[in-house]
Amino acid sequence: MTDALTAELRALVGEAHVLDDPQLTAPYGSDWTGRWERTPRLVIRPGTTDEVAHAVRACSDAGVPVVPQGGNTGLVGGSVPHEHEAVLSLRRLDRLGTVQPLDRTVTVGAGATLAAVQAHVRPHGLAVGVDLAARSQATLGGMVATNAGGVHVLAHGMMRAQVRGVEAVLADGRVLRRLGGLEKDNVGYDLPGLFAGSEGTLAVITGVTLRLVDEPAHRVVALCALDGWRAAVELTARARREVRGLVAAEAVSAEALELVIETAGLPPPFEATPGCALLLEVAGPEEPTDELAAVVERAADDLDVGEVAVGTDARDRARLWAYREHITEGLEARGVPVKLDVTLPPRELAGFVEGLEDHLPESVRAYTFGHVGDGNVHVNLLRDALVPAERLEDTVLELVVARDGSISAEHGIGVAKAGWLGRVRDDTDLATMAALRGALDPTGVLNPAVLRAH
Ligand code: FAD
Ligand code: 2HG
Ligand code: ZN
Repeated sequence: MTDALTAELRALVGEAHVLDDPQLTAPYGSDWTGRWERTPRLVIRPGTTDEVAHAVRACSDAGVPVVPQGGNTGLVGGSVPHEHEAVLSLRRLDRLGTVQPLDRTVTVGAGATLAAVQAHVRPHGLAVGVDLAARSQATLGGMVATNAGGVHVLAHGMMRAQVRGVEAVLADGRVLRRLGGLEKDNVGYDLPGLFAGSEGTLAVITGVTLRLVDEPAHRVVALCALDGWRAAVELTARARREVRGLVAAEAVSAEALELVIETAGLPPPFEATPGCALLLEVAGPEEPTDELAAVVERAADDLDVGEVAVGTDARDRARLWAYREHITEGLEARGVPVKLDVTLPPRELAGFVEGLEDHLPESVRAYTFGHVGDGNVHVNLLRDALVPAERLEDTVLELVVARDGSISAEHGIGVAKAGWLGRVRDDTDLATMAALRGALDPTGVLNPAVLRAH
């Protein structure tokens, strides 16, 4: 990385926002999982779209690739450098535009955190359709770039479904502006939709227009003790059919429940640890507790529903959500897990989860939990050093593919799953993706290590 480039960038975005001191750049080089660590040679922190555009052009001219970075909460190694890339941090682009209550939209900077946007739109009775536990750090740009899912997908869809427009800097420094915000807009290719899930490889997102959803007046959460995942899948299917405002269905296996109780210091929610805890959340304009209670009661006998903890006020709901939301942190406290994020057709989900341990070495501890409502299960494996991570990944992903599942549900490919790309997408598919990438970034400036089949 040349001194001339550093000097040029400092002139463009200000001395204080181009970092090359390893003590300052190190935090931008290790990701949330602790699996990837490389001190970046340079971190660029532009404060406006124009500064992003100038910085990308300068890096491109100097032949220095960039890794776009938001809140750095990604879980597949996509937000940190892997060779000599500079980090382009978008966090300073955190402006919050005026909420448009009639249009039900808001335009925000890519660096705004989800929590900040949630707080910004709440006074208008509105909410962001995607919610996730990393809300205080994850940025809207990063969430679009990963097509994040989270806990409300069964009600509102993934991040792509929330995107009504984007502003983005292309690899050559030009700015593409499509922030219109209309619900219907069929003028040409859906470029905002294309950037959703592109993991920083097609453009640097600088702004997003979001569609907003109603913030419901009432919410109720039930945490149900069940024998296992078969009952969780079945109860979720019944709740989807019979309860109007089901917004979340999240399952936690016994091992993950015990882990979160220990690591987060929570009191056990049930007298005995069940095979699976199912969290259901229902929301709407009317008080939904009776409706939820009725579906759980009807299932009590044939699905063997055990204890049920219910939360109606905000404090009790948060208390129940804690058993689900703090698992990722609990796992990190125990080591660097082999982290897999897979979807299965609901008919295959229970068989996959409950049969998993038969395929793993005895020394490996498996923690399964996730968004049972949309078939997405998170498999985290803690192992001793003698068991190679790749072997475990291959074992789990082969089982997933054999059951018609996907190797990445919501976290993306990053570098973590790149080795599997060529096994689940055929040559024509890979060539089409490569053609798009080549057209938008012919010299490989944007996140070159990411989404590359090998
Ligand atoms: P980063 O981690 O900074 O970047 C992620 C990817 O996006 C990288 O490839 C990066 O290059 C690219 N990128 C970032 N910003 C931009 C930009 N402005 N323009 C172009 N590319 C960009 N994910 C889920 O889907 N569902 C969950 O429920 C969920 N829960 C989580 C809970 C915890 C506790 C943690 C730590 C993570 C969780 N995640 C979840 C993963 C993560 O929060 C999401 O992937 C999130 O969308 C990443 O946002 P970020 O701003 O941190 O992006
Ligand atoms: C969640 O749903 C996240 O909590 C993180 O997607 C999952 O840690 C994980 O594997
Ligand atoms: Zn998740």
